[in-house]
Amino acid sequence: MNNVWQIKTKGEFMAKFNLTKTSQWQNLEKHFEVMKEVHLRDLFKNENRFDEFSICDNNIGITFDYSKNIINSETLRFLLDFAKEAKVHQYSEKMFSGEKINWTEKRAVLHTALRNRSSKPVLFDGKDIMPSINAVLEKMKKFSRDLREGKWLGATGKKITDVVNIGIGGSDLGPRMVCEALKFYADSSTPAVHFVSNIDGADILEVLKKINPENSLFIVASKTFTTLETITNALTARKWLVAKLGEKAVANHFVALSTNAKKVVEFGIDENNMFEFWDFVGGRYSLWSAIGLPIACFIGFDKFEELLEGAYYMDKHFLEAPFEKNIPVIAAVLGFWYNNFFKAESYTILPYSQYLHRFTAYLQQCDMESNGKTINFENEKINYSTGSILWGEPGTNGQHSFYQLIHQGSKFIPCDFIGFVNPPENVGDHHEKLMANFFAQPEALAFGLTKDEVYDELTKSGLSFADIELLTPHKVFEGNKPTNSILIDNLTPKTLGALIALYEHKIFTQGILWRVNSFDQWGVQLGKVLANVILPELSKKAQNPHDCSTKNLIKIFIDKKKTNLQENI
Ligand code: G6Q
Repeated sequence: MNNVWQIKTKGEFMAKFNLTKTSQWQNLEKHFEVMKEVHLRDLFKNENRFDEFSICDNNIGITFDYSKNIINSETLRFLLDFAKEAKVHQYSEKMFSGEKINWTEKRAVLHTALRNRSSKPVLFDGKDIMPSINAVLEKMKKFSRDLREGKWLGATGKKITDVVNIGIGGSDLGPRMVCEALKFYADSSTPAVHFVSNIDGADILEVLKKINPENSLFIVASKTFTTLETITNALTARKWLVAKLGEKAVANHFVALSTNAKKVVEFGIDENNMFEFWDFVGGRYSLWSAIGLPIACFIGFDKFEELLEGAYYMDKHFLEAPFEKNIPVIAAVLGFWYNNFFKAESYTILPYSQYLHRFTAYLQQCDMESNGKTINFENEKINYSTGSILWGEPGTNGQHSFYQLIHQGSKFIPCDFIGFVNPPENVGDHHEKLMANFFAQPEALAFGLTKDEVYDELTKSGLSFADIELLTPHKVFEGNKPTNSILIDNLTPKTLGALIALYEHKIFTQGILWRVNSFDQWGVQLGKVLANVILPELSKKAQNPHDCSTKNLIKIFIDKKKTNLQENI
């Protein structure tokens, strides 16, 4: 029999096989038949469960409690056996060492090199890439320091007070999330940072309304420098600036973050004002690269480096910790357990921190764009479920919104709760109240409320027998809803870096378990092509065949669209 787990090497196609027929999968399938009948209430009769199923890393200050999952030690053994057989560790070494594991784009995946804080070289095509990475970091350091200290001035000699990042997808979500998460670390040198991503003119219009061209700097962030949304927004910003300050002002008010020097120069940005990154950095993994420049401008380069250090810490943990103590690997196999055996349809990420209010949106891209795939390592269509549908909002807001469905709905939705022992802010007793909820919700989700408990409670409250009968079924909580609790000592650039890297490696691990390429994104490319076909039709410059629905919708748009309106910008 072929070894179905054999590591694929570049250009090599292996014999057909079915992952679900492997002995490791079948062990899990059999084991699931037992575990699906088990309740967390019974599992917690073991008083040592927390010790057995949690990882406490006091060096970085992260406790990962996964005891409230529907697993026992046998489940964990089967899951980790599966991960070992899938060669997660060997694949991660390939990633870190620059092999072209993104085989459909023939690219290496080296975002980890961007945060390599050791003096060890990282080879790419036989050449050490660390000197180039460090040179760009130096350039970012100088630029962000000059900007914050008022040495980089606008064309009329004014200090830059507003930075506008124009980018979308991977060139927006990461830096935007981090700037929000670390807002508390802004100081008196910090410029306001605005993010414009949507091609909807409303996005840039509302930012331009708030800023003064003399004090504003535009960062055009685009790996390819061809993305319709970003180039359209950048051209609008350029037009606005030139109308107010003249063509020459572009040099002081525009910088670019890109891999495409040619296009940057064509746009009119001097190559000296371009911060380079490379093809081996995927868009959704790029916040560690030059794409992090708005972060460095916002919180200062030293803090940006702390963010890199945190990610580097997690990289080492991921590479070195045995699977039994490896947070990203355990998080990944648990997600896999629920996705493929419990058939969970979605997964929630619930940060109990307002500062992390963009964290789930950021992770949605990172996870869903990475593992929303159905073709395996052998270029065949897979026959099992891949990718998680992620969603969520910060606590406690979500509790007053969708938690009802998680507690009592018919869907099975595992959750990650993320909380901090010491938040950066100190406001009365808000944090204790927030965290009381952080501890209460996973407990309620796990243990629920039985019919007898509800009955007793209602009886004590003095309700009539008829009302007790009526209310009891509605007040029962079945419980047995699995959660992970990630409790972090402090919200700092370093712990945030580690948290992001934790999820990046979880996603990577799941990609290996599902045998999909986590690093391409052909679905995104499709969107980039389709709209370009219709665009000329909207100004009657072209006509293309469409289905009757699309044809009529376009016709209504053209007929009703008002023309000759005055522009807002
Ligand atoms: C990320 C995706 C995608 C990309 C955007 C922006 O992994 O590839 O979200 O980041 O489409 O692309 P550019 O940076 O090239 O403008």
